[in-house]
Amino acid sequence: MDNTVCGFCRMRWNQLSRLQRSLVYGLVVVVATIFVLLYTSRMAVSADKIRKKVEQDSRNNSSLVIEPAVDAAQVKKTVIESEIIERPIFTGPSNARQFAVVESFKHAWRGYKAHAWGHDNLKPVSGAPHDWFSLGLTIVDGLDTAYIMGLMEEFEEGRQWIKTELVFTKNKDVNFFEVTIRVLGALLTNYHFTQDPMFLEKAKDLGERLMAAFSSPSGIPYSDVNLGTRTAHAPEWSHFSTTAEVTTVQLEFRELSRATNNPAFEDAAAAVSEKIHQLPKKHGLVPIFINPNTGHFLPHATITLGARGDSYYEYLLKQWLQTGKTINYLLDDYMTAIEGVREYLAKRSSPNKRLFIGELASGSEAFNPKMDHLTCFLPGTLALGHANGLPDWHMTLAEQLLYTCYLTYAAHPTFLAPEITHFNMASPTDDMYTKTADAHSLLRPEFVESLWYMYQLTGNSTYQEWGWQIYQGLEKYARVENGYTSLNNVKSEKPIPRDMMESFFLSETLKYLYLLFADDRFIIDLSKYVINSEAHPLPIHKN
Ligand code: DMJ
Repeated sequence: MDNTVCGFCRMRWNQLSRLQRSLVYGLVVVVATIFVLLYTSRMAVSADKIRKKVEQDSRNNSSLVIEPAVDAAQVKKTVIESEIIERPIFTGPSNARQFAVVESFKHAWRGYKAHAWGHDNLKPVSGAPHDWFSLGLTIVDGLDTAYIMGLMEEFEEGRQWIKTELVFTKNKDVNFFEVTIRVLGALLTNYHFTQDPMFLEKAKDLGERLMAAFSSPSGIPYSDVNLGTRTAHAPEWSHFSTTAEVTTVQLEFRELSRATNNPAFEDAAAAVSEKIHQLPKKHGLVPIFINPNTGHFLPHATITLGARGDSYYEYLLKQWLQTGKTINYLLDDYMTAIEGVREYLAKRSSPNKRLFIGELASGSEAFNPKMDHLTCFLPGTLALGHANGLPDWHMTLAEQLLYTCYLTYAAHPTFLAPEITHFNMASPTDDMYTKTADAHSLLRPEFVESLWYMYQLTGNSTYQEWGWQIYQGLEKYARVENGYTSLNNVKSEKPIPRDMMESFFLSETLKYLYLLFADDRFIIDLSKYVINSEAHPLPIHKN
């Protein structure tokens, strides 16, 4: 049979003219060339395809219904892999704007060192110290900013103080959440950056003491912990813990477990998230108080993305990222919550239709068109989610909200934003206004934090320009002889100082400004780090 076919082909071939044979040869050459080109281009795009496939997979995992949630108990017991984690190298400022921010940090640090060294805060106008937890908050909180800025002298004096003076044995109540994000978070970041075991020893000692907070009947942490006696209790004024506080310790406790190889910290903190995952919510939105005895929300409490609600949403996404996108319920809860935000809280003002995020007060029914400055963390978080495969409308929401946040600064002669902005929904003239009681500024970081996320994730330099305008407002109105002061009224061209320099001004506001002005926008790469709620970067793990 084969012979017959071959013989037939040969006979037909011999019958072809020379021209016809040349055409066939030409055709063969063309087909072969196309084949070779196709093959090599396939090889070239394969890396790109793999990346897209990973992105697609993570999108599929984001489904609210298709993927079953990973069994939480299983996640908890996941073996802690030994991972090789890269450490960033910081080379210091690279342009005039970054040099300016470094100078601001040095000015703040100098004033603190001269007048309040070892105390929590500096009162920069009176040049006096102020204590809250008596943990040298400004040193501990600000130290990784010094490291990132390449300020090795300041870093070294802070490190020495932590090594020799920082103790957790005092018989004193501290706020569980604040100490976790500011002190534990900072110690873990400094350990990660430097590998100096002293930081990890301090973190472990602190973490063990903070564990007392989980001793409630429900496992939902109490708000106050006595580090010396290792006991915990609800605040004196209430039986309740704050929802954002109990859900904003998980990044830190997980990282402590990973660094010490002791799962107890992570288990206790993750159990809180799991418990809250099970509670009924209003389209993913949570009331701002929770009872540590019963483990239930206070039903008629306010729903907000501002004070006491904010970082619950932030840590849903960031925990999902920290654990290598392996815990699906965190993403599901985040996605549902952001839909809830769109449905119930995101509104437009009048007359210019500015997008803002309001609150549901008392019993979650009455909409209150007010937005805390704290809420301006949300654009950054939304952009981070979008960069990890979440829907495009998250990014649209981020851009529009970020612009409204910008306007809360631009509306005032100081170019600084008030603590709270109110919105009009039926005014022919003014979209927003600031009540005198809400007109103070603690020089909070949330807006510049979001600017940095947007800058890193989009490369759009407009965000740098906005940040520079705000930096100039800070320099003009908040800088005093000994540091930077919170202000009483951003509406006034001569705002009265409140005589307080918050530790987050060094930890967060100046750090985000420095990162925002960098020529290399990936100095801290968001595909490798999650940044805790106090701007302390922690490494992303595989699970
Ligand atoms: C910081 O302590 C943290 O960012 C916290 O999550 C919210 N409040 C302040 C800054 O505004």
